[in-house]
Amino acid sequence: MKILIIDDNKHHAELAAKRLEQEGWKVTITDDPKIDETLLKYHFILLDYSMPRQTGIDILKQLKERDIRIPVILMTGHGNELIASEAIKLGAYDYLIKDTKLIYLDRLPSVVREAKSKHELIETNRFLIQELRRTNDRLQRLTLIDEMTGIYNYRFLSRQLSTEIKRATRYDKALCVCLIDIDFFKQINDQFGHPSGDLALKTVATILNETVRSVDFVGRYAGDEFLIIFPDTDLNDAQRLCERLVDRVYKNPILIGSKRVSISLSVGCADYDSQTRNTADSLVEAADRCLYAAKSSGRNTVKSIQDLERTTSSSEPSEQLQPSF
Ligand code: GH3
Ligand code: MG
Repeated sequence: MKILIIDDNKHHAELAAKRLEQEGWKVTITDDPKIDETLLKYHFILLDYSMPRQTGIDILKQLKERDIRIPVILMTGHGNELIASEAIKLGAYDYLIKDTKLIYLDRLPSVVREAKSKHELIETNRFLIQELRRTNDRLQRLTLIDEMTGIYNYRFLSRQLSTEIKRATRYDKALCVCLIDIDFFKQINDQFGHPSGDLALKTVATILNETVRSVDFVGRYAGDEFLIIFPDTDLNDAQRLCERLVDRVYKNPILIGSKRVSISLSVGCADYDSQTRNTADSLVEAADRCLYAAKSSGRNTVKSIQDLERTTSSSEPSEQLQPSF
């Protein structure tokens, strides 16, 4: 173990060093240390309080400020018990009162040993707490993220949508929700196998995630269905963005073996309305109706609640698009 003694009284420091070296420890003496990371090469510091340039308390403060965590024992003279308690508050592990008969030197090795054990326990605890935090973060992430695609999951989307609806109601803000479904997805699975279907899902998730603004929320709602929450966005803007998404996904075919397979999407968009679409369920249900209309009108397209309201009278489905792969 390497110990640093910081003391301007050379005689006292050498006596203490001698006692510690009897235990097999390596001791360095200084009266003016540089308070920086280089101190970390020592396992322990024995610090005198009363020194001409700076007191032991000043040094403890600097160690604390710079987060240099080495166990320190402060040595003070008689009558300085208040200083000793201040030192403990500043992170010193223990203190020794120097007596003229030098009895404290006999106690020195055991005090150092105890402080070292205490330090090891504290450091182990610190490490365990950090690990626990990291694990909690990971778990928290896992409960909100869809494992396969890496985007938000249904649980997150439901929670976030309720929050956004409250915000829209309270501050009279616009809010849109868009449901996206891959066209003829079952056929990708059937024709090329489940892993290719997974690749299609991951590709779509990535493109959606990269295309929306950072304030929007993209998640996997169910099997091949995705949901985007667009806070503070009106229906026309959400619809335009979804048209861009449909276009971008279609223009980025996935590669299955040597075959390029284009993926088309159908999208339904609905906006918050304080009278009729003012809950998560009613808003998603409206988006779902629009999605159904997009599928019925031939797929590879976006339909909004406005489109639906315009065409309620003429509800003949148009010709169906057939899968191109
Ligand atoms: P439509 O155009 O009407 O949407 O037809 P579709 O073939 O896409 O039909 P649908 O949306 O009902 O298909 C969903 C399919 O998604 C059914 C299910 O087998 C598949 N699926 C669900 N989850 C996964 C998954 O994690 N990986 C893969 N590969 N397939 C999945
Ligand atoms: Mg589908």
